[in-house]
Amino acid sequence: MIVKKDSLYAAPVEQISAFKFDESVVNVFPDMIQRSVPGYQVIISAIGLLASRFTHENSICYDLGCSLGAASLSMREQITAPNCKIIAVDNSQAMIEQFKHHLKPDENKAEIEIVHADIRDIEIKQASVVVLNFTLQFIPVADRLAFLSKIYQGLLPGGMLILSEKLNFSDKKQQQLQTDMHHIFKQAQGYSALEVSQKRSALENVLIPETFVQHQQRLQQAGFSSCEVWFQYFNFASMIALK
Ligand code: GEK
Repeated sequence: MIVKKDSLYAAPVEQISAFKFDESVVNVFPDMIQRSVPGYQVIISAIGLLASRFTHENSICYDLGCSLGAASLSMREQITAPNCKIIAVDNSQAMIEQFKHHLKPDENKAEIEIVHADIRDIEIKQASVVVLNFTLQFIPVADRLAFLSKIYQGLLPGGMLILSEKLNFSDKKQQQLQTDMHHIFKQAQGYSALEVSQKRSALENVLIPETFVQHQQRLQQAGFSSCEVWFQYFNFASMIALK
């Protein structure tokens, strides 16, 4: 796949509309996410390593909000347990088409089944690993508990949820500092101040971040026995929740 540079918000836009995972985003997605999410590549690699530890025979790994399948491919690379499957789900038709188009089958590795659906509507069962890599933040807050409870129910005993999210901070100074540092990070990746600010407006009310404590409490309510951050880079973190 030829990775195109993201310049979607480079020119001034009069009326910024809400961010959508449409074809224009899909075409630049790998570049966009790398340059926007600090530590993205580290997290993707670690998802493979974590999956290889947690996946056992006859179980399923779910990649929910899979986009172009980076986490699924990382898991496929590392999983050695026999008779496992990876189910990758996204509700963006454009993402799913592109992922299907570029997926090369590998008979020696776990099969990846690509599903076009809303992750709130799918059945989750026999799961050893569930990945929500920067996806929960796009689910309405009111739906999050029921959705995480469904994931908990579908996990096998000892199963793991990997939850990566943009975070908020309850302390105002921390919130300001971490937000500023994220914008500085983006500018160091080549985005202009205009691009940063226009993208921020587009994501307003679409991407809803919460604090670590909010996530931790909700995960506990959903049934998880523990939840800890294993990686954080400014206001982007990845957590592990255990059943
Ligand atoms: C990665 N995990 O590269 N149902 C299904 N998919 C959804 C829903 C929903 N209700 N809401 C949003 N999505 C990926 C990156 S991107 C993160 C995940 C980002 C999908 C949406 O279509 C998009 O593909 C993905 O969640 C979020 O590891 O762009 O910041």
